[in-house]
Amino acid sequence: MTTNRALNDWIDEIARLTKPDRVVWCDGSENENRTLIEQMIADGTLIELNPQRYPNCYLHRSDPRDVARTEQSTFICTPKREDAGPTNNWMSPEETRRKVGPLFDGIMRGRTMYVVPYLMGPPGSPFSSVGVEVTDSPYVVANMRIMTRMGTVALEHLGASGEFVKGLHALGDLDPARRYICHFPEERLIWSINSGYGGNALLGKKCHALRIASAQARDEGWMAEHMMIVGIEDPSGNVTYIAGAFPSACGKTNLAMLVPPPSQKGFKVWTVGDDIAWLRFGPDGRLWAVNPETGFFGVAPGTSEKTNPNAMAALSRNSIFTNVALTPEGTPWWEGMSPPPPTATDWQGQPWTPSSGRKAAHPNARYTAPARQCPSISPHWEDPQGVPISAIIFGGRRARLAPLVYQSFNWQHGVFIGASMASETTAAATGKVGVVRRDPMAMIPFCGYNMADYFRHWLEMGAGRDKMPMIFHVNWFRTDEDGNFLWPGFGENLRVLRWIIDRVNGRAAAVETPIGFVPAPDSLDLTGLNISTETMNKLLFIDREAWREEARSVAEFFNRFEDRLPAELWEEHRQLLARLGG
Ligand code: GTP
Ligand code: SPV
Ligand code: MN
Repeated sequence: MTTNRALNDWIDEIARLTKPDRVVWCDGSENENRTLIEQMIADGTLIELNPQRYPNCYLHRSDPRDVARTEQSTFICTPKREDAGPTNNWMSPEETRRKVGPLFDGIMRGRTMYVVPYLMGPPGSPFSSVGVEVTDSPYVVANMRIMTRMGTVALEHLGASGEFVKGLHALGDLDPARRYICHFPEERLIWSINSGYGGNALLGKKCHALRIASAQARDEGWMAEHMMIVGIEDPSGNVTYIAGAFPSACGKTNLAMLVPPPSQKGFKVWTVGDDIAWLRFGPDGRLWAVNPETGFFGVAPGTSEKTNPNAMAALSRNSIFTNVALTPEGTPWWEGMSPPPPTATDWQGQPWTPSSGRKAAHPNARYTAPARQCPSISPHWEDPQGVPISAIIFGGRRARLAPLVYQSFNWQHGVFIGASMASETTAAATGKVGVVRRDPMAMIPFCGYNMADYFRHWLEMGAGRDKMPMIFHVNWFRTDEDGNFLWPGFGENLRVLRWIIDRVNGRAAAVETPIGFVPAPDSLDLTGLNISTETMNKLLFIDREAWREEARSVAEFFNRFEDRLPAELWEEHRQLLARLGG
C-alpha cells in the first residue's frame, strides 16, 4: 500500500478490470521473496537447484511457445501511424483499447495480482525513473527483484508524484495468437498479455527502459539505448568508458565483462551495464551514461569459464535460470558451458543425452543474475551522475562485409553508420535465425517512435557539440569460407577496444578507406595472439563491390522512411557512394 493517490487509483482501476482474488503489494524484502519462491517450488513453477553448488538458484521452464521476444505481437500505440514509423507495428490507442482491453477483463480471476513498484537507475539520480508493474506472475516478480530496484526504494523515490510508468502484465493462457505487447508512449503505459518471457513480461526492461524511455528521451533531450557500458583501465590507472550497441545476442554482455588475455598486462575491465544505457549531457558538456538495471538477463548458451568467467561467477548464486538443461547433480547446463554431461533433462523436461540429436538448452536460454555479484562490476556502476562516455561502438553479426573495426569520420557519419547497421537475426526473438536484417543502433525492436525521428534526435544530440564520443563499428563474427570465425573474440576483443581508446586519444595510426578509418598495419596490438597476417588482412578487407551493393540495400531501407528521413543521412549516403567510386 502507499499514500500515493495516483498510484492507488490506478491499482484500483486495474483490480476492477482484471478481478484478482488477492492484491499483494511487493516491498522487495527477503521474506517476501522467500515466500514467493517457496510457493513457486510447491506449484512447479521453479525447480530448486543443488544448494551446495548453486545456492539460492532456481530453474524455470517456459511454455515452449513462449521462449523469446515476439516482435510480431509488439505494438507502438500512437494516435498517428506515422509517429510509430515504418519499422514498428502500429495500433491506434482507441483500437488497442477496443481490441486488447477486453482480454484483460477478469483475467486474474482466482489468481493473485502483484503490485511491483520499481526504480530504473540509481537512487537519487536525475536519470532515474519509477515504474509500477502489475502482474499475476510470481516468476516475473522474482526476476524483477533481480533486474530492478524493487519495492520500498521505488515508492520512496516516487513520493507523492504521479509520474511513473504504468505496466499491466497478465500471463493469460500464453496463446501466441492473442499475445500483445502494447506501448502507449504518450501515456507512459504498457499492456502485456499472453507471454511470461523476458523482454515481453519484465516490463522494466525493454518496454519501459527502451520503448517508453526512448520516446521520453526524444522529448527531453537525452538518449535511451540498447547498449552495454564498460570501463577499460590502462596500466597507469586511467579508465576510459565505452558504450556499445549490438543487436540481441550479439555480444554486449560478453564485451562488458571481458577478461584481458595474459599478454595484455596491467589492463582491467570494469562492467557498468550489459544491455541498456541512459545517456545525458553532464555539466562538462560530455555524454554520461547510467545502467538503469541491477541485474543481467543474459544469454546462457556459449557462456563458460573460458568465454565469460565473470558471468559464470555472477550466476553462481541467487540466480534464476530459464530454459536451461538440468544435470543429475541438480546443476544447470547449456551448450558451450562445459563438455556435455552423459545424461541430463533438457529444457522441456525430457531425458537427454549427447546423442539425442537436439539441443539440451534452448538457444535463447537465459540466466537472471544480480549485477553486484559480477567480479568485474565497476565501483561506479551506481554513481548517480553515471560515467563519462569516450566512444560509442556499433556492431553486429556479419559473416561477410563489415571489417573487424572501423572509425567514423565525424558524428554525422557515425550516425549514418549506426542508422545503416545490419546483423544476422538470433534466437533472442522468434522467427528465422541467421537472416541479415537492418537493425539501426540495435534498436529496431526497441525504438518507441518513428526511427526517422530517432535518427534526427541522434543528429541533434551531437550538433554543435565538440565533446561527443567518437563513433566506431566492430564485427567479431566475420567467417572464412568454411564458416569458422576469423577473429578469436571474447577477451581478445580488448585489443580492438585499445585501438579505439588510442584513436580517441589521437595515438593510434589508421588508414582512410571509403567507409571510414581502419587500423594501420601494426597499430593493433597482436602480441601473444596466434593469428596470421593473411587472416588479419581478411578481417580488415574492404570489398568495394560488396560495399556498393550494401549501399544499395541501405538506400532501400532509408526509402521506407520517405520524406521523414533526415537529409543529412542521404548526404552521407551520397558521399559514401562517391568514395566507393560509384
Ligand atoms: P542480449 O542480452 O540478447 O541483448 O544479448 P548480448 O548482446 O548481451 O549478447 P551476449 O554477450 O550474451 O552474446 C550472445 C552470444 O554471442 C553468446 O552465445 C556468446 O557466447 C556469443 N559471443 C559473444 N561475444 C562473442 C565474440 O566475441 N565472438 C564470438 N564468436 N561469439 C561471441
Ligand atoms: C534482448 O533480446 O535484447 C534481450 C533479452 O536482452 S529480452 O529481455 O528477452 O528482450
Ligand atoms: Mn538486449
